[in-house]
Amino acid sequence: MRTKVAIIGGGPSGLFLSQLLDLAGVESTVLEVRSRDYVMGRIRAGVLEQGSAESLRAAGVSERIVHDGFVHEGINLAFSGGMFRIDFAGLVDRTVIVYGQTEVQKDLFAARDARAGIVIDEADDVRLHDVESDAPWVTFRKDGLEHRIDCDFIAGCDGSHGVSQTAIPGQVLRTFERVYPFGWLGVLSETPPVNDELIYANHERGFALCSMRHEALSRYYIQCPIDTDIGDWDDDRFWDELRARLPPAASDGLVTGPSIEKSITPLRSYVAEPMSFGKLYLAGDAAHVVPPTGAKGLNLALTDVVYLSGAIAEFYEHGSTAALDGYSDTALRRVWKAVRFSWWMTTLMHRFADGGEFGFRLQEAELDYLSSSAAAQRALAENYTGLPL
Ligand code: RFL
Ligand code: PHB
Repeated sequence: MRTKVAIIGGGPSGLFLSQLLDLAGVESTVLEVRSRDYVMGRIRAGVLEQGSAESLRAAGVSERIVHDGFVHEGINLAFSGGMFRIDFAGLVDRTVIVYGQTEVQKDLFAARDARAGIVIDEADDVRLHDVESDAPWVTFRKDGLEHRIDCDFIAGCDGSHGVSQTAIPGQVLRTFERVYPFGWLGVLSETPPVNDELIYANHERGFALCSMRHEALSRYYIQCPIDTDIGDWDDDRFWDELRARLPPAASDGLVTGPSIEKSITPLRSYVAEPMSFGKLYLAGDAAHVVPPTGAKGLNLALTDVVYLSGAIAEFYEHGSTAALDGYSDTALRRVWKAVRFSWWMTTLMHRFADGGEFGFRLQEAELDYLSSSAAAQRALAENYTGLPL
């Protein structure tokens, strides 16, 4: 087999890259280790920056975002028993769209199918070869048979547990990591959301987040110790703990019901530099991971892909490698700003065991300042709704 771009990973970054390349007349093949049903069933992000939604629409990926996505003009921050609102529309004239990653993933598969895109699922033992040469190649096993794909470029879009990053030699790769001493216990339930906008709550018992997918589907998270056994958390315990962490204005209206999904996500910040090596280019979680507090992971993955597809298209149209050569630096400048913002919001909103009362008072003071300073609110709004490309 031969293709121009071999894309490892069929998550949002891999499929969006194949769509954008296709629109630019560049053929690609996507190799995904999991089955399509598995990939489509994953429950992850819920918030798209306005720019991400616009990029997906412009690429013909989804008209559904327009009909089924919910435009949110602000978020709410709760602390000390009260709550205040950050008015994105009023402060920075931007909004975000609540539209589940599960739906984005479905839309991407539909868009690739509509253009007869090649997405090979259940591709085992994917290996990258000769990435430093002008003739890189990839091997994989499917249904017990070995396959080889020769290509011009390899895009590593295989998430935080992928293989692509391991093709960058240790003496070249630099990694930066912060592991937070807690995780998020998340619940999806077929109940009406407690509020029409998201609520991020700082509480002495720990952080809580009230999110949603639509009018009848809620997504809630609570901060939990890293070694939490999910079996210890039946639905009643989850709802009681969530209620205890919300201000009365929110908890009074909380409608509870059976959970339809429950999972624990550890929180960490991670960046791999450079994001390219030879003919290999990393995008999305394969290169960086952020804690979900700032809702940045999916959005960063999509913007990496906008940069990368443009750079590859420029190479085939004009023979220029300038944008490809600059890809890592360009992407990393935006990545680090999102890493900073996600770290800041995580630090502000979570309870740190080693922070003590001093740390908690500092958080309260910063939240108090934020509640009354338009300048501070504007900085949050600007980052949350997405920095320019
Ligand atoms: P993905 O989605 O992990 O996709 C990578 C794909 O590669 C496949 N793969 C391989 N394929 C072939 N060979 C191999 N050896 C392979 N190894 C792996 C995997 O099966 C998979 O299909 O990475 P991608 O495409 O870069 O997308 C990144 C996003 O998924 C991620 O950043 C977000 O989900 C993060 N995130 C959020 N992001 C937001 O922008 N807004 C949010 O509100 C938000 N909330 C969240 C989140 C992530 C969460 N979890 C579970 C980590 C909330 C949570 C709880
Ligand atoms: C979600 O709805 O899953 C969600 C929303 C906002 C975040 C993280 C996750 O910051």
